[in-house]
Amino acid sequence: MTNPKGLKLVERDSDGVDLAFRADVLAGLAAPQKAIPARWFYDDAGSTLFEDITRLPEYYPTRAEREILTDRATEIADLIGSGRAVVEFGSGSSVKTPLLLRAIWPSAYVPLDIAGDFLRASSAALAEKFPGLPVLPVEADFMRRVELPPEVAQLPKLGFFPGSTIGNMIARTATDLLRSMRATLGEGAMLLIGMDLVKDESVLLAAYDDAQGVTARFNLNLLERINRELDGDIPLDAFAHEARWNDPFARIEMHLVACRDVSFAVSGQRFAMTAGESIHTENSHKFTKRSSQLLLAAGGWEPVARWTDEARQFSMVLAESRAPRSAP
Ligand code: AVI
Repeated sequence: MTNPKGLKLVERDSDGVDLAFRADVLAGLAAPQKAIPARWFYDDAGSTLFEDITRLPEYYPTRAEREILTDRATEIADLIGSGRAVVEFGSGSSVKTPLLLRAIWPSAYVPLDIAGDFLRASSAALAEKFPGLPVLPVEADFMRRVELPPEVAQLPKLGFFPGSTIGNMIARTATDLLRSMRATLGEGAMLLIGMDLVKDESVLLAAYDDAQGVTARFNLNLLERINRELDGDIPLDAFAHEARWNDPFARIEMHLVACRDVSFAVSGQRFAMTAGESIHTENSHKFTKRSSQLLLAAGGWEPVARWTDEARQFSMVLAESRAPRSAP
């Protein structure tokens, strides 16, 4: 396990409280539109619930992306070529990464993740599945430029960012990330990225508000986490999960809506909400061919190929790092 800069990735106070979590929650609850960044969903319970979401009948993205990686493996491999090091932004899920690695047989695999324990476990499992493939995990915050292991310094890179996680970022953050990826991957890099597509609103709403209530539990788990880790007393029964389609921004939003007037404390600070007021917990942007191209271009990437699943619900884009050009 490398942490090249010796960074302390999670800073805690003497009681073990994650300081960044506390700062985000307190600032977010004090804002006029209450909002908490979606990255705080993923404690152990949240990560397990997300895995459950990926298997729901209504949640098409995981299946659609897997279909693309399976059915288009040869085309994808031909365009990527051989000998690259695959750098995955976020630890590989048990299913998608092997599909890519089997298709292109890279020279090395470098998973990047901020969650060290998860990274170690998933890297070990992958190394067992691919004997002979150098697996070189790096514990790092990939939102910034990451120093890659020296073993891959001379190899051309393929960045892999599946799942449409890019859609969970507003345009400005997504652009910053795409630029950092270019800096991390270097000259001649390619990027294979999953981008979910705009589609019928009813399909989208069902995917984010499923009949079994798993997504609702995933959303409400954030309040449980706040109560547990930040000494909160938020009454969970005062909140309901809601998925909304925001058309101007082409995104699904998840909110926790107060069903009645409610007040509560978190880390010693008091907050009050009136019935109908919400805490905004996630954005999940959906793309068209044009909007995906525009976002990638803003981040310095030029699409070279694009695939969708048979039902045209989800896309994967292969892009090349583009040297900055002067306008026009
Ligand atoms: C991780 N991310 C791409 C998921 C999405 O679809 O935006 C998170 C998610 N939230 C609710 N369901 C799934």
